[in-house]
Amino acid sequence: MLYPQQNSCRELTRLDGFWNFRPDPDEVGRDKKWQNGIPGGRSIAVPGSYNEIFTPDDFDGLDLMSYQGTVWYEKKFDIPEGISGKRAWLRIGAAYFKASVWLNGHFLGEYAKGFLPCDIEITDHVLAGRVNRLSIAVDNRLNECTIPQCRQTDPLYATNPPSDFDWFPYAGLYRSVYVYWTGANCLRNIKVGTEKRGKDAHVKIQAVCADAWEGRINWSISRNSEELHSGTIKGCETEVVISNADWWSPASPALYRLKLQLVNGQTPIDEYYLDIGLRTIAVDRKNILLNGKPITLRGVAMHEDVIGSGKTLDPVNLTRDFARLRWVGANAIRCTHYPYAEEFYSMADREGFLCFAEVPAWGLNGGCMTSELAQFHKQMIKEMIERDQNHPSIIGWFVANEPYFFSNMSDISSDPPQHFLDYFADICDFTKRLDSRPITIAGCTRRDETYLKMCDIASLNRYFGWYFCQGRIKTGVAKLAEDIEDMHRKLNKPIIVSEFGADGFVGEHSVVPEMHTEEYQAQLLHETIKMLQDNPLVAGQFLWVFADFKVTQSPGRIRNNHKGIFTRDRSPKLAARIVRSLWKKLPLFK
Ligand code: GCB
Repeated sequence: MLYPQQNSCRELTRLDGFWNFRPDPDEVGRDKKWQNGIPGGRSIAVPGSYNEIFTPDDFDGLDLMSYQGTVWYEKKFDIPEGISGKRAWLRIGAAYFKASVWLNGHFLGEYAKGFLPCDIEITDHVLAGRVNRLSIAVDNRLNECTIPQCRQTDPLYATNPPSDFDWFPYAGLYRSVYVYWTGANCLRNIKVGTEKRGKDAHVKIQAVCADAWEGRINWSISRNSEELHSGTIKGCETEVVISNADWWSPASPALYRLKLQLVNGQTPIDEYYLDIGLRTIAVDRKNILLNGKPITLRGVAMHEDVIGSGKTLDPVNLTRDFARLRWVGANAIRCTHYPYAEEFYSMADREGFLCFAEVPAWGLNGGCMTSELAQFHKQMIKEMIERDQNHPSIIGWFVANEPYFFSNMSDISSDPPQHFLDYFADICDFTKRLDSRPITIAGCTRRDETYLKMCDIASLNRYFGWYFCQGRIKTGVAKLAEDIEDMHRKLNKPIIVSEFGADGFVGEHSVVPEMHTEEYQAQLLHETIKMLQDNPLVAGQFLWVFADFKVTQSPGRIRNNHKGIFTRDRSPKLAARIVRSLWKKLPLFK
């Protein structure tokens, strides 16, 4: 799945801007054929989540912040006459959660992708030289067979809006929408893999075309606009040797540009260019190896979360976040807990950050691990990998976070049931067959080894000094050190502490650090990081969390999760300066 691009063979129109929008709480839209025109409605910005935009006055008292149901979006757009003859595609960057799509009244299909794009051929339905109408009904309801799951049905106990996970389920069309045109046959995906042999990079290139392709594919590789190598592929695969390669790493995030062109006779009919980084990633029993050398990951976990626009990509905010990441001295990011906008990973490629990408299998419940759920889970992993596999910044995949098989916190020492272990054996095996990067699951129990043994890296989410050893930082840090040793003895794999942290309320202070104050948060992070950075068994640390983020209404949180070292508007808390003072001194390699 290739990011849309304009080049000498492809045309692109971005449909971002103002769309017509109307909620459909009574589910009448389909019967009343709103796909042929939404009666009434209000202007809304796309991309953008709708939750925080309107007031109840706008739609007959409807509270869109906690709304569960369908909303309709509609955009009319002109297509120039000259475009006919090309193949046309619609790309919806992300619709949360399920999109039903019509073009000029014709039903194109239903797509439950949540955080991943829908890429749909529209050649037969797009009208050249005329005004086109695109209608998208977006339904944000989850259930126990979606990823993420939502099993809350009883309003007596449910959060508002209902969510089984700890972030706010911002909804709507929150990533860009494009129409693009290609030749009669075209590239649908490219997969690039690098092997290091001495100083040389052996780059394997595989192209996937829309239809079987018998013709030639011309390729070239350039660096800083200077062509270094080129050739022609017969078939869809080739291997290119780049001698004396400039290896990609955080210290030097060198990118090469790969260009592929489908050629019919003498005529180029499709083209795509991709910025690639040459690097290898592997693990041994203790370390994660970048280009063969052990690295020390020091990073943050994050959320896509911006006041007002929710998970919508805001390029200014993205640039600012990366500046703050550099400022604190991070070299790694755990992209919790779902696939981020592609622009995020492209920025990480250019800036040299080491990322873990993740599917939103958050707290999957052992009580309902059905084959339908597994199917959904695998499809999401597959589509995430197909979309993101060429980013050098992505060094591994989280296939789940804190799967749940115990009924309460005091049971976390119990053994997972067999069906739970079988479920994850299947998911891990499936992922490993798709891509060579290390895979992992973030565990949170005393019996993590029972399922982390299926992974290449053992990830531990550990809140000692917060949920455990409450208000006792020293005891908590000592327990964490024991836990790491115990897990390493059992698993003999590289360990990352994939979450640790404490809530810190801006403006709450105490002389002796008390929970919820900025001092407590700063001290907990200080002592934990110092222990982790000196621990030879730890290959990486990801503090929770980069910035405060919005959550659903429940008694456990005051509007936001306050474990950010930055506030929601990205001002540094005391903890941010403490982390910077520790991380800035650390070398990249062990
Ligand atoms: C976790 C979860 C994360 C939560 C965090 C917390 O273990 O993985 O999504 O937000 O704890 O703050 O409780």
